[in-house]
Amino acid sequence: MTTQHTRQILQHTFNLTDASRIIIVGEGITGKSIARFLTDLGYFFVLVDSRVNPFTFDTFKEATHLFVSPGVSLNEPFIADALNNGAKSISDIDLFASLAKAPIVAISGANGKSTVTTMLGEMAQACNKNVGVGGNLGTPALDLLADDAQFYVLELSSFQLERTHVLNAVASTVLNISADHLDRHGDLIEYAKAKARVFAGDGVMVLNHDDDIVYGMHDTQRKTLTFSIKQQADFYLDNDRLMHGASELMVLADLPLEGKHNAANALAAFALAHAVGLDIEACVIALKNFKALDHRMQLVSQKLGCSWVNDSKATNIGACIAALEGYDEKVILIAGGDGKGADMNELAPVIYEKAKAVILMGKDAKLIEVALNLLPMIVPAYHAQDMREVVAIASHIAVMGDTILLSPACASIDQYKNYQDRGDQFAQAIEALPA
Ligand code: UMA
Ligand code: ADP
Repeated sequence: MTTQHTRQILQHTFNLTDASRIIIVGEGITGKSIARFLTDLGYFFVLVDSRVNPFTFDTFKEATHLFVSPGVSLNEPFIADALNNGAKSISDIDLFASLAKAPIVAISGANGKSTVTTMLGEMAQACNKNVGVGGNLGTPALDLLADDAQFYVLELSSFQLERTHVLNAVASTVLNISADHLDRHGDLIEYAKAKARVFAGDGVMVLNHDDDIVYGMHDTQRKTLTFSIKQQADFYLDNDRLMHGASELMVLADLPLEGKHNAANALAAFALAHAVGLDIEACVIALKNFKALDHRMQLVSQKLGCSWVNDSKATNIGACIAALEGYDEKVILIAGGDGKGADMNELAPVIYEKAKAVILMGKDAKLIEVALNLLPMIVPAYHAQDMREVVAIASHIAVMGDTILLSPACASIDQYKNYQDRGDQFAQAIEALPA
């Protein structure tokens, strides 16, 4: 597409012109990708970051267009004022969707987004499609735009969706809803509403039949595909087989991933693949060769005859519950961090049922302990200041054959750079244990 044509589309869709006063908020991955994109098209803009220079009234004076990075709240006072004064909020996803010529598949949900996004990307590749895969997964959407792309697979977070107005994915899904980011969205209803925006448009809706909130997003006017690991659906788990109607897709044992929730993820990926007409046999091969993503239920060591599992990406209680429910035997659970306003009382009974002991760390360790103390039964709880202490305690209380599971149910930001850093520090501390 020529620069002139692109600018025409942006003028028509967002009223973006040389006269616009454009402000990009946040100098992270998203902000920088927008800056590169606008620079290439010859627009002027201002890039601001409150962690470098705190915002003032003047920062947003006369702003007409705000590109606010997903990590920054639209309720931030100076931003909210600018929006009230008529500035338009646009996201990188809006720009991307208004310009993408190839179909977009959009994936949201509380948990499993990255896994399903990667699965579908690999399925499309196995079908020899030129596919762009990114969004919340890591590569910002605008960096994926390419004239020769045949498909885009985007992972979209509630933060990205709440500020996106132009999407119209050819197929989209909300995988599941459980409490996350309540510190930003207020309550579960608002969080679910943000997620449901992934269905904006008229594409195929792929819905989790096992999740009441997601299934409630059903729209009788729209083409819908359902998936389930508990009941019959368009794509479902029949004992140990993944099924599409009466046809077997593959046996579960051929999916090289731990946990039943990954059967749900695979079924969702199959449903999306079917919705966009990918060759299902090639998709099956892609899933048989799928490698678990790092920091998700990853067996990192067998030191001391124990299984040390890194599930650091479990940044909310839903992911931790799914991890615990995947075990028949009781595990030693490592949890805690920034709970983002979630109600730990939902987690406590599952910890009781599935953990023989829990090692707590981080800002909201106390909240988990208080929730556990409200139960009439006792789970031994230990507190640790850092990952070395966590691993030292685990190594003392574990006996041969135990599983030690880092599945924190919380964000990492209070103590670590990000969830990867937390998982890496876990693996390093295990490595440092005497053999
Ligand atoms: N900043 C401010 N003021 C603030 C907060 C942040 O100026 O009040 C600045 C920071 O100083 C920093 C920048 O904003 O310079 C960071 O922006 P950001 O937090 O929006 O992060 P990006 O680097 O743009 O990355 C974002 C997503 N991050 C978040 O949503 C928090 C990345 O998802 C995503 O991969 C990337 O865009 C590309 O699309 C990460 C994430 O944690 C993995 N997502 C959450 C999740 O999965 O739970 C939603
Ligand atoms: P997301 O991108 O939504 O954070 P990931 O695929 O990165 O999803 O997985 C994040 C966490 O959620 C990991 O701890 C993983 O084990 C867990 N998880 C993955 N899929 C599901 C699911 N369908 N339901 C519940 N938890 C899941």
